[in-house]
Order: sequence, then C-alpha cells, then structure tokens
Amino acid sequence: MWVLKTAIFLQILYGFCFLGLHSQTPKQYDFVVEETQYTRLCSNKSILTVNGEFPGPTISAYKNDTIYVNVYNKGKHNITIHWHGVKMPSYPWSDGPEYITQCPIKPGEKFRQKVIFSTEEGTLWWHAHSDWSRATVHGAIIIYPQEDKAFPFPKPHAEVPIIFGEWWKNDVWEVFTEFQTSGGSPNSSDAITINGQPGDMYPCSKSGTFKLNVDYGKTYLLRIVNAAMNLILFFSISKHKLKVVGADGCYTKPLIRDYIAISPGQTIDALLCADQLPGQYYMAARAYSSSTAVLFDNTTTTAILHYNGIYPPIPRPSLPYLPYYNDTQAAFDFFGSLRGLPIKYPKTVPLNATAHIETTLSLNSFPCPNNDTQSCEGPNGTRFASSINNISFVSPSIDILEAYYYHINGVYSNDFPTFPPFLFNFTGEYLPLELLIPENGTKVIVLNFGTEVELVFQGTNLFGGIDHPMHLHGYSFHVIGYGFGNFDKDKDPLKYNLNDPPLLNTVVVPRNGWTTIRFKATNPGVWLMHCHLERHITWGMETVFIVKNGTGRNETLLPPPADMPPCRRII
Ligand SMILES: *[C@@H]1O[C@H](CO)[C@@H](O)[C@H](O)[C@H]1NC(C)=O
Ligand SMILES: *[C@@H]1O[C@H](CO)[C@@H](O)[C@H](O)[C@H]1NC(C)=O
Ligand SMILES: *[C@@H]1O[C@H](CO)[C@@H](O)[C@H](O)[C@H]1NC(C)=O
Ligand SMILES: *[C@@H]1O[C@H](CO)[C@@H](O)[C@H](O)[C@H]1NC(C)=O
Ligand SMILES: *[C@@H]1O[C@H](CO)[C@@H](O)[C@H](O)[C@H]1NC(C)=O
Ligand SMILES: *[C@@H]1O[C@H](CO)[C@@H](O)[C@H](O)[C@H]1NC(C)=O
Ligand SMILES: *[C@@H]1O[C@H](CO)[C@@H](O)[C@H](O)[C@H]1NC(C)=O
Ligand SMILES: *[C@@H]1O[C@H](CO)[C@@H](O)[C@H](O)[C@H]1NC(C)=O
Ligand SMILES: *[C@@H]1O[C@H](CO)[C@@H](O)[C@H](O)[C@H]1NC(C)=O
Ligand SMILES: *[C@@H]1O[C@H](CO)[C@@H](O)[C@H](O)[C@H]1NC(C)=O
Ligand SMILES: *[C@@H]1O[C@H](CO)[C@@H](O)[C@H](O)[C@H]1NC(C)=O
Ligand SMILES: *[C@@H]1O[C@H](CO)[C@@H](O)[C@H](O)[C@H]1NC(C)=O
Ligand SMILES: [Cu+2]
Repeated sequence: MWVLKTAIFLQILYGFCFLGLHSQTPKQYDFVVEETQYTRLCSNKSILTVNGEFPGPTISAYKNDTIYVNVYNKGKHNITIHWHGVKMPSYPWSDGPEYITQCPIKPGEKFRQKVIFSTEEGTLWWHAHSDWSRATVHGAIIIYPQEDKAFPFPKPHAEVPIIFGEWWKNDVWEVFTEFQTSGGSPNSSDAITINGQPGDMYPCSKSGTFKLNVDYGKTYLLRIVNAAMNLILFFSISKHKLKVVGADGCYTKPLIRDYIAISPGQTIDALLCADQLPGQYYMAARAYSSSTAVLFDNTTTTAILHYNGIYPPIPRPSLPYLPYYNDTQAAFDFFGSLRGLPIKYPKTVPLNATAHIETTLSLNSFPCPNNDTQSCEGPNGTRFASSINNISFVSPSIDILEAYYYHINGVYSNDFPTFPPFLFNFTGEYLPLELLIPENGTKVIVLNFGTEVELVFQGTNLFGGIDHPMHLHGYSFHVIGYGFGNFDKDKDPLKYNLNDPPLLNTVVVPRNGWTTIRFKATNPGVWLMHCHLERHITWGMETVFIVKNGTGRNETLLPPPADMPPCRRII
C-alpha cells in the first residue's frame, strides 16, 4: 500500500494527474453525456462526450470492487454505456449493448449503472454501445490489485493511459447514417488520435500533441487502449522497447517487443523504461489493414516521449519503425506471442470442452431489388452486410435480456447454428457468388450453466477476407490456437496450447485464418459476441449467448434494478 500511495504521490508531482485520485476506493461516478465543441485538424465541431472530455474520464477501482456510475443523457440521441471486459457476474443488466441487455437511455433520462468487478486486474475501458457514439464516448478503466497484493512485476514509477481513437472532420452521426443509408462503406476517418490528439504529422495539431514526460532511469506503466472504430493498429516508441505485462485486464508473461499490434477492443499494459539518451522521441501508431478491398485511414498519429532535465538540444525526434500496413506476419508475430501467467491464474483452462461450436465470419452483400427506392452503393449495386455462420444479426426492438427474463415470445429464437451451414473452401480464391448473400435473423445460442465451450472462428475470403477482432461480453476466454487457411479439425487441435494460453476478451482472427477459444459458461445471463470493427457490427457480425441459471447460490441471474431503461411498459 505504501508503494502504491507513493506512486500516486509521484504521479501528482510529475503531472500524470488525469488518472484521478484513487487513494480511496471511488464508489460513484457521474457521467454526463453531452455535446461539446472541439477543434481538431483546423476545424471545429460538436462531439458527444462524457463530462465534456475526449477521451472521457478514467475510472479506477480495486479488484473485486463494485462501483456505481450515474449516466445522464443530455445529448440529442439515444445512448448506452458498456464496461468493456468487466464480467459483471450474474448481472448483465448494466452491461450496456443496446437491444441486447437494455433499451437505450433516451435524451433527458438517466440510468444508474452498477459495475461489478471480480477477477479483472489491469486495464480495461468503457464505451458507448449504441450506433457509432463510441467514437468519442469512451475512456479507460484501471483496476488495481488489492492492498495486500502486489503487481507481478517491479513497481512502476508512474502510469499513464495511452488511448487510441479515430477522428472524422464530419459529424460521426452523419458518417454513420450516411453509410447505413447508402449501403456502401463508411468514410474513413481523417486522423488517428493518441489521448484525443492527432499529433505533429497533421495540420493545426502540433501544439496539442500529447507529451509524456519521463525521468531518466525510471519505469512507466503504459495502459494502452485501442478505442479506434475500425482500425487495428501498430504502435511503437522510437529507440525504446515495450515490455508487455498484461492484456485485456489480466497479467501476461512478460514480452519484450519493439512494436505492439492492438485491435479495437483490446488493451495492453506495457512497461516503458526511460533508459535512452535523454531527449525527445516519437511514439507513433498507424493502421494494420490486411484487406486489399478496403480503403482505410493510412495516416500516422504521434505523441512525444520527453525526458525531463537539461540536455543538449536535439534535432527533430525520429519516427519509430512500424511494420507496413499489410504486414500480417508482423501483426501475428505479436498477437501469437502473448502468453498467460499460470502462476497467477492456475488451472483455468477448460480441459473437457463438451460444447464444440464452429463459426464462419464473413462479409456479405444483399442484392438490391428496389434499386429505385433504396440506395445501393455496395459492390455491384448491392448493400453491404456481414454475418456469423451466415446469419446477419437483426436487432430486436425489445432487448434480449428483457425478453429472456420476462419470457416474452417472438423477440429472438434459440436456433443459432453452431456449425457453418455451408461448407466450402472458406479461404479459397474464387468463391461462388451465391454465398455472398446471408440470412437475416435474431438468433441466440443457449448454454447450460457450467458448460465448457470450445469455439472456432473461421474467417472466410468473401470480399477478399479481413481480420476480425472478436469480442465476448461477460467472459474472458483462453486463446488456445490460431492459424492461416481452413481450420483442420483433425490436425489443428493437436497443436492447442492448454498450458499457458492468454486470457483475453477480444481476439483477432487472422485474415483467411482461424482462431480457437475456450471458456466455461459460469456467468449466467445474456452476453453479446461481436466483431469489434464498428462497421462489421453495424452490418450484422454479432450473436448472443444466453447462459442459463445454475443451481448454486451465486449461479442465478440477479434481478434488474428499478431504473432499468425499459423497452415496454412493465405492468
Ligand atoms: C467553434 O464553434 C463555436 C460555436 O459554433 C464558435 O463560437 C467558435 O468561435 C468556433 N471556434 C473556432 C476556432 O472556429
Ligand atoms: C474476490 O472475491 C472472490 C469471491 O467473493 C473471493 O473468492 C476472492 O478471494 C476475492 N479476491 C480478492 C483479491 O479479495
Ligand atoms: C430510442 O430508444 C427508445 C427506447 O428506449 C426507442 O423506443 C426509440 O425508438 C429510440 N429512438 C431512436 C431514434 O432510435
Ligand atoms: C494513403 O491513402 C491515400 C488515399 O486513399 C492514398 O492516396 C495514398 O497513396 C496512401 N498512402 C500510402 C502510404 O499508402
Ligand atoms: C503489401 O503491399 C505491398 C505494396 O502494395 C505489396 O507489394 C505487398 O505484396 C503486400 N504484401 C502482402 C503480404 O500482401
Ligand atoms: C467431461 O464432461 C462430461 C460431461 O459433462 C462428463 O461426463 C465427463 O466425466 C467429463 N470428463 C472429465 C475428464 O472430466
Ligand atoms: C460484380 O459483377 C461482375 C460483372 O457481372 C462480376 O464479374 C463480379 O464477380 C461481381 N462481383 C461481385 C462481388 O459480386
Ligand atoms: C442498381 O444500381 C446500380 C447503380 O445505379 C447499378 O450498378 C446496379 O447494377 C443496379 N442493380 C440492380 C440489381 O439493378
Ligand atoms: C482453398 O483455397 C486455397 C487458396 O486458393 C488453396 O490454397 C487451398 O489449397 C484450397 N483448399 C482446399 C482444401 O481446396
Ligand atoms: C435483411 O435485412 C436488410 C436490412 O433490413 C435488408 O436490406 C435485406 O434485404 C434483408 N435480406 C433478406 C435476405 O431478407
Ligand atoms: C460463484 O462463486 C464462486 C466461488 O466464489 C466463483 O468461483 C464463481 O466465479 C462465482 N460465480 C459467479 C457467477 O459469480
Ligand atoms: C434465474 O434465477 C433467478 C433467481 O432465482 C430467477 O429470478 C430467474 O427467473 C431465473 N431465470 C430464468 C430465466 O429462469
Ligand atoms: Cu469484423
């Protein structure tokens, strides 16, 4: 505890103040969602923020804490807030995805969200989970070990969130409604940001560039969050190495790298040792984009690592090396090297997976018979879609949790396919065009409490294939294997890592490849699973797990709070 307090004191002393104080466990936060004027890239616009901040406020807690966040919607649109990676044991009511666990909070209304931490430790984040509001409505969550426990690495001198975002010069609401109406791809962002700032490489941005001030010889914990909408990123710091010690709110075996790769939805805890010649160095991030068919924001965001003290003037800081945009090998050299820390988390890998689920992840398109009345700017005059096992998810108007809990029929069906409905060479070069068209549906997978689930994600080459960062709510899962090409059910399982797989909440399924995860269904409730590329979830790449009640004391779904935003009048 003394060490922790000292660290906090030093943070204040050295200006890392935006973490907020956490010497006492905060129990309540007020989140006022409101429009705020921001100027970036030489122009001015109104964005949706929490408490006027972009990125939003950092929340901190200790392991096992329960906190409350009062969310007031003073904006113009419906909103919901999700606590990304927080498992919320038996309590999906505060989880946040709209029409999955709640109806949105309407303008002028509020919702007091109970956020229940349990096994998480490290860095997570919160974000809006309705339409595209999360572009500007997001922030970090820091979970400290409890007082009597230490970090499993030498105490860092201080810590600092590094939050990546994407900035559009246009109103994000317009970007969102435009591509939904047109059926085509959304416009790419105009800048990537680090802690809300594009950095020196962009017009009118130099003065705001984020600066990290360090003392020579000290070690800093970077709490890195990728809150970008559609971009997996490479990140690196000139002349410095990063020692990765955690991912997705869980410690990992230390991994020393020149660069990291991080997808939307992922968080990385990395130690930075200020051991180079005192001066100024760039940190930089830009896209990893494997698809040949997608236009993307290929700009580079920077921030400055600045050594305190007096030293001879140094010329322009140099840019760090970053892998090329399409360097899949570089991305998976990193993703594939993450390992769990079994000393800290023993025996959590399910060894007796009794539910085997196999899914295809595809980009699709709907033909456009009403070309006159509908806009069809997708490929060949179609409308873009995406799917899991050929089902393109359609949001219901009553949320699935409410329908499940109150036994309301007709909202969803239990028949989500647990195996791909069409077998073909998923990663083949030429695929039959009829495979492009998915089915619409609001289908869920029902699991008995305690089931050990093995889930294979298989990317397909429809529209050329792309990486998909898949995220599961309510759980962390072990990533036990991945590969390129088609999953081979006979050969590939022989290479599974059941010894020290990383425990994540978001995993990148490689372009034209596969990934296998395992988790034990011990958290009853209604839990969304989706691609964390925002345009893919908008197009339907999502499904839902319903985990039934168990029989034990803490194994049943808790009742909803009184102020649950309702979808229908509850009599
Ligand atoms: C930004 O917009 C506000 C409100 O429209 C206006 O008052 C302000 O002058 C603008 N600032 C800049 C730098 O354009
Ligand atoms: C967190 O809570 C669980 C369940 O109540 C308990 O078993 C565990 O020991 C607690 N962890 C810590 C670090 O206190
Ligand atoms: C906003 O949410 C309410 C339910 O909370 C819903 O009835 C309404 O249709 C939504 N409005 C829009 C514009 O989506
Ligand atoms: C970045 O994208 C722009 C516009 O799409 C393109 O003109 C430019 O060549 C790209 N730059 C690189 C380095 O790929
Ligand atoms: C990456 O892009 C470059 C330039 O367009 C191209 O030469 C190279 O073959 C691509 N690499 C891969 C792995 O697709
Ligand atoms: C695996 O699970 C099945 C079904 O729950 C059970 O019958 C079997 O005994 C389990 N095997 C092991 C090795 O635990
Ligand atoms: C688009 O249409 C052309 C010409 O009919 C065809 O060759 C091509 O395969 C189509 N592409 C897609 C993705 O449907
Ligand atoms: C719809 O219109 C687009 C562009 O106007 C055209 O390319 C496409 O072929 C049309 N599709 C159909 C099915 O008529
Ligand atoms: C699937 O397609 C890929 C790419 O064209 C090819 O390399 C592979 O051999 C095919 N696999 C099968 C089983 O046909
Ligand atoms: C599925 O729903 C979308 C959006 O409502 C619609 O454009 C499309 O035609 C539907 N497709 C099918 C096959 O029903
Ligand atoms: C129930 O309690 C046990 C023992 O404390 C714990 O391991 C388990 O994760 C809890 N389950 C839920 C859903 O909270
Ligand atoms: C799960 O258990 C809770 C608590 O006993 C109960 O209120 C709820 O109705 C159960 N849910 C279902 C779907 O059976
Ligand atoms: Cu995706």
